[in-house]
Amino acid sequence: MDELKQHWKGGPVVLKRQKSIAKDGYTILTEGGKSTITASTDAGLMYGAFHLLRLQQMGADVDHLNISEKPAYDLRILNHWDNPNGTVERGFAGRSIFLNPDAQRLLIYARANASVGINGTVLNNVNAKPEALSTESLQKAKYIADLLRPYGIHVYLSVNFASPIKLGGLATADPLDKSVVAWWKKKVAEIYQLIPDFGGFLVKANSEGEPGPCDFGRTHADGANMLADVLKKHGGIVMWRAFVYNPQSSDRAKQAYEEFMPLDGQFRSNVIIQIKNGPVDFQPREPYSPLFTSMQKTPMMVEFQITQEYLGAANHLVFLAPMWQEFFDYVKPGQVKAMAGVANIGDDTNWCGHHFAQANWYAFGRLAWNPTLKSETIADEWLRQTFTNDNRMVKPMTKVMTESREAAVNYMMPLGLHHIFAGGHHYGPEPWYAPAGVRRDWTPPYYHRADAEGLGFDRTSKGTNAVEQYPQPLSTQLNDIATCPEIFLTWFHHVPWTYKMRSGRTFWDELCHKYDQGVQEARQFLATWDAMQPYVDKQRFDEVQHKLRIQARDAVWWRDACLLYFQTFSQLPIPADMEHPVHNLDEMKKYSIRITMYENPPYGYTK
Ligand code: GCV
Repeated sequence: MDELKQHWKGGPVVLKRQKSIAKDGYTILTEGGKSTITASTDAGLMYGAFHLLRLQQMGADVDHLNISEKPAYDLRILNHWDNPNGTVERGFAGRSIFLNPDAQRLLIYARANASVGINGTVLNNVNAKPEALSTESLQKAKYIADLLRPYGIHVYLSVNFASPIKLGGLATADPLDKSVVAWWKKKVAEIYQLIPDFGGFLVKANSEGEPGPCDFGRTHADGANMLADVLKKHGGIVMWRAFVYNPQSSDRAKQAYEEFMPLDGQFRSNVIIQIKNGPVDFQPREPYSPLFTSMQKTPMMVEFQITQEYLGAANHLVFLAPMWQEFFDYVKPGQVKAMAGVANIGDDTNWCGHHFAQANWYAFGRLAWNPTLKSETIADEWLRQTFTNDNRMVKPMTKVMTESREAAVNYMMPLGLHHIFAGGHHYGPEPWYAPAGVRRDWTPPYYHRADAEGLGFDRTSKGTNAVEQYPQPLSTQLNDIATCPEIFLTWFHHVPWTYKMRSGRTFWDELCHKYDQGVQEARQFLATWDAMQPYVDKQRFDEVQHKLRIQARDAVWWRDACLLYFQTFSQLPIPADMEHPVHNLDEMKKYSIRITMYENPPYGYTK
């Protein structure tokens, strides 16, 4: 009612309850100037109200509505990677909004989330400190939960599996140890005392140095089930991440599957396995994680990354809806039970560091509600509500947004390339980075495998056989270089430099053209934006222009670094019909931007 009273400019609106309507769903019927929103819950009525407001803001016809909506997933949740000291891992929009929670700002946060249907939030980093469960932290979580509750948002916490040792002073965190279970029971009771509608735990265990049940000779199922049993009577859930890999394995892309498939069917009903969309790590393009089509007896949720860890941080305009849609081209929406998104939110005035990065927060919420929505539709909605209803801006910028992800893939890692990022950060390229002593699976050559013959990771039956983890006929299709989609070529094959592509070009020439195409696209985005000046306020125009200039320059850096480096293996000329690199490889190798994982380089690769 508050939202409508303050923002609705149309005729009267009646809010009505009706038990038969699905949880969070609603209908809107407008007749004779009067709209009726019907839902079974408060949240449903609120989502209906936000729907009306969205249509109003988009200048849509609101006089003849006959709408019936319900979300695809019950759980539509953000994962904040916020640390207790206020830093945000892979966050590029300032510091944590939860450090010194500000009621006004959290109200806006709650409304923004609710307006796109997000109904859960994990307040802290999956690399969780044991202190996340200290009484002081829980008091803070309660304060935040109280602020978010009116907007239908439940609070969750990431937990450190060794908390009973580090926080509780026990000798072990073995999930089968009685004193450990008793510790968790007490802690969970304390949480529910403070936050009666607490959602549950998110756990990163035995991954990248985090503790877990395997440290005590137990399985992921033992660990997850213990926590699930403790949470069950309070109605809580466990989101247990499948992001695991170790340096001993022959192929990082196979490991989550190898570790979790044998456990299929062993998890309690209030455990959901949270799986990143791809088998490696939020790359600009990955095939889907094969767990999604193989686990049959375990509820799964997909984890997308809204923050642009691998996509130009808060400098590049990359609209992610097309990437998430691509996932759903392979994995039917019904195969997953929920959607999580790693938030790109910080205390920057514009929330996400780049004005257009807000569109990714928006798109995540809309797709978690309805994964079949088209990217164009989401971009169009967002532009109209954020800037203007003037088609002279909406149309060209919808085009920019929907093309932006493919452009980023082109100038960063086309044709299946992945993880060729710099050593110290994930902003730019360093395909040559491989210092002695660094884990091989943390260096680009592990992934690109460039040599005199070609480029790419052989994951076919003659290589690591990762293709086998995919169902037929996809597995066979991926295994054969002639039928493997070219967008995944070097992901699955070591491709000879002179291999004939469908375009008729050699693989080397195609690679060069793809990189250059990305550069030209990034420049075109800037040119399109330059023409938007009449439709945008000066501040936002200038700020976006500044970022698009960085993006266009960074794209050149990516192209030049990658092509000049790969050329040292291919020994082939850059094709005559494209723009040639402007940088010098030796100089590029000497230069690096010094940033941590909590920062956005303010000028990109500009020296
Ligand atoms: C939170 C990648 C990121 C890490 C992140 C990890 C994860 O490795 O680089 O910053 O840690 O994924 O998802 O757990």
